[in-house]
Amino acid sequence: MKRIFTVLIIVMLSVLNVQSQTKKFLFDATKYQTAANADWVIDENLSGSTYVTPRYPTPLQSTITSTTAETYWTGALSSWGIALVKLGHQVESLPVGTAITYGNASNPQDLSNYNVFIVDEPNSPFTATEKTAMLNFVYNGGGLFMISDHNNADRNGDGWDALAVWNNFMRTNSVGNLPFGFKFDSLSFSETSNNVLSAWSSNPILNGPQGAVNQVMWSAGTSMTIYPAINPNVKGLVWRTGVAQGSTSLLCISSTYGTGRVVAFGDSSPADDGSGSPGHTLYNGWLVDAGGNHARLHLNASLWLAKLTGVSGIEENNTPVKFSLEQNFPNPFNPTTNIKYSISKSSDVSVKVFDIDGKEVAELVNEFQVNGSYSVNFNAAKYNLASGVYYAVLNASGNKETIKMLLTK
Ligand SMILES: [Ca+2]
Ligand SMILES: [Ca+2]
Repeated sequence: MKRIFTVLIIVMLSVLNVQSQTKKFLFDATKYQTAANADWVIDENLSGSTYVTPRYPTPLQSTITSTTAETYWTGALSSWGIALVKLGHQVESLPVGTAITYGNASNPQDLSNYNVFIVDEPNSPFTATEKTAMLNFVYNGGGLFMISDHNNADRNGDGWDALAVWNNFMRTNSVGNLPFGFKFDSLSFSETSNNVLSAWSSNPILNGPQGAVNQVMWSAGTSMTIYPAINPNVKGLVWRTGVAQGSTSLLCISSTYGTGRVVAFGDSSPADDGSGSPGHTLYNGWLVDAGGNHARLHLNASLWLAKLTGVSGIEENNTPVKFSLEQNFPNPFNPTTNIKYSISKSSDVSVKVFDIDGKEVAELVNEFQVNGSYSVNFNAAKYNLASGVYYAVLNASGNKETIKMLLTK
C-alpha cells in the first residue's frame, strides 16, 4: 500500500511538473501583420503617429492577473497572448526589422530561444535564410503555427498574399517540396463547419486542456490539401462542410517534421479578438464566432505545439517505432548537424562518429534509453575536425546502422 502511494505521488508530481512548465511563444510581426485592416499582433504602442509592435508587450506581462482584460494590450491577438500568460507562459513579438534566425547566438530573438513561433498571415515572402531558419527550428523540436487567409488578401500591395507566402516557403526551400505534407489552396470562401475529425476525442488539439472543439467559422479564408505520401504525419483536424474526411478541403491540419510540430489554419479571422489599434476594422472571431470554439482551438494547438500535450510517444497514432538512423540534417554541414534515430526496444544505446580511417572521433550518446525517437546534435568544431567524410554509427540491442556525413568548412 505504501509503495502504491509512493508511485501515485511520483505520478502526481510529474503531472504537476508538466503543467507548470513555462513555455515561450514568439508572435511574428515582421511581415506586415498590421497592414490595411490586419492587426495580427499581441500588442502595439503609439510611437509618434504610428503604432509599432515592441518585443515585450506593455504593460509588462508580470502584472497580468487572472482577471486582466484582453484590452490591457493593443492588438487583435491580445486575447491569445494574454490567455497564454494566464496559463503561466511567456509571450514576445518579433518586431519589424528583426531577423528570423536559428542558431545565431548574436540575435537575442533567435528562434532557438523559443518553444513556439506563431506567424499569423505573413504578407511578404520569407528570404532563403529565413526559410532555412524556420525549417531548422521545427526540425530540432520547435513548434510552428502557420495561419493563412483567402487568396488575393495582399494587404501591403506587394503582390504577395499569405497563402502564396506560405506555399513559397514550403515549395522553394533547402529541403525539398512540401516537407510538412500539405499546401494551401488558392480559394476564398466563408462557412461554418462542424466537420471535425471523427476521432476528435482522442486528439490533443480538438480535445485538449482548454476543452473540446466541435465547430469553426471561416470568414473569407481558404482550405488545404494534404499529401500523406510526402509526410505520413500530416493529419486533418477540420474539413469543409459536406466533404469526406480525406486529403482535400481541410480547414485545420497538424503535422510533424524532425522532432518539431506544425499546425496550419486557412483563415486569420478566428484568432481576431475584435479590438486592436484605432482605424482597423476588426471582428470578434476569438470568442463570438463559433461560440468560443476558436479560443479553445488556438490555445489547445498552442499547447500541443509547445509539447505540453501529446508527449506520450504514441501520440495520435499507435505506430510502433522501428530501429532506424536517419540521414543527418543539414548535410553537408558546418559545423553543427542533427542526427535523428529511433529505437524499438529500451536498451543501452551508443551513437559514435568515426573518420574515414575508422578512427572514433566523437561519442555523442552512450547510455540506457527507453524505446522512442531521439535527436542528437553533433558539433564538429567541438572536436577540432577537418573537412571530410565522417560516419555516424548507431548501436542498440545488437542492431547497428551507419550514415555517411560530409563536413565542409
Ligand atoms: Ca502582401
Ligand atoms: Ca485585442
